[in-house]
Amino acid sequence: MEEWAESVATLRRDFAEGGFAVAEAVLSGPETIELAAILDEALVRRRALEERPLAERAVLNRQFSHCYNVWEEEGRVRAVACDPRIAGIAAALLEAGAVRLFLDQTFYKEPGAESTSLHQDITRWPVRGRLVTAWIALDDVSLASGALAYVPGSHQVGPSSWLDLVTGRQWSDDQRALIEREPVMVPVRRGSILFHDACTFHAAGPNTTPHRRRAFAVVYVADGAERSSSLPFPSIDWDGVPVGDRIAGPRHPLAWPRPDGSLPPPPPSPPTHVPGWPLPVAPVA
Ligand SMILES: O=C(O)CCC(=O)C(=O)O
Repeated sequence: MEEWAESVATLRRDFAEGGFAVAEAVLSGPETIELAAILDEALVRRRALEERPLAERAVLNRQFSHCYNVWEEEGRVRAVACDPRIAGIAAALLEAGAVRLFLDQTFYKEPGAESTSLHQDITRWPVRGRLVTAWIALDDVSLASGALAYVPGSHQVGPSSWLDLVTGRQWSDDQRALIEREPVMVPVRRGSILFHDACTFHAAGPNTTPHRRRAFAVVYVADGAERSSSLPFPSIDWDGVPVGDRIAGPRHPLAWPRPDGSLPPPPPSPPTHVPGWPLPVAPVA
């Protein structure tokens, strides 16, 4: 128990200073193999694996094959996402009394996949509040197979938004100095977990090996976070959360703590009509 408390304290210190933390050997070999097998099947079932050659795919699909929110349909994935070894650490890192599931996402880099572009997760999420990603390595991840790379301390620049990206945000000299630091590459063994803040700039290398590099990310949001903007976001829109309201619907259940080791129920099917959906399509000239 003392050892556990000590390692959580180290993770908290690393996370606060650098915006990321490395937790080694969290899942056992058998647990990792079981999770990877479930996700392999989910990618096939969701038709998320493209048959087109990498060079002919859209930008994101050249970087990785992915699908979202497998927790909604797979009890065993829900159990991993709500595992106190993962969700409990997420809460400790965010210094939150409770955390909710925000989303999950597979990140499978096929042999030959391109590097993952440098980005800050929060730009895609209409959330006011803190979020942390637990990136679970399902295979040993080397510098050659697509290790994650973090810009240490870059979370200190705070959140930016889509609008910042579109309009070209003017960073202050201090912020620019943080973002332009040399990224740190983080190879890890399977079963290890990399935690990063939603404001930490990060990327991943290309997969130059003949093997898949499989990873699974679970994103947690501190309980009490609110919708910050009308940026479309399926799970928040489907839960009917207006701007300014708390993100606390059935698609964002409490992950930690859970009463008596219980798991959240799967969410209801998406509503047939959501105000603002489908998104307007620009007329083709
Ligand atoms: O696995 C990757 O290549 C990228 C992961 C990532 O960007 C994330 O977890 O936010």
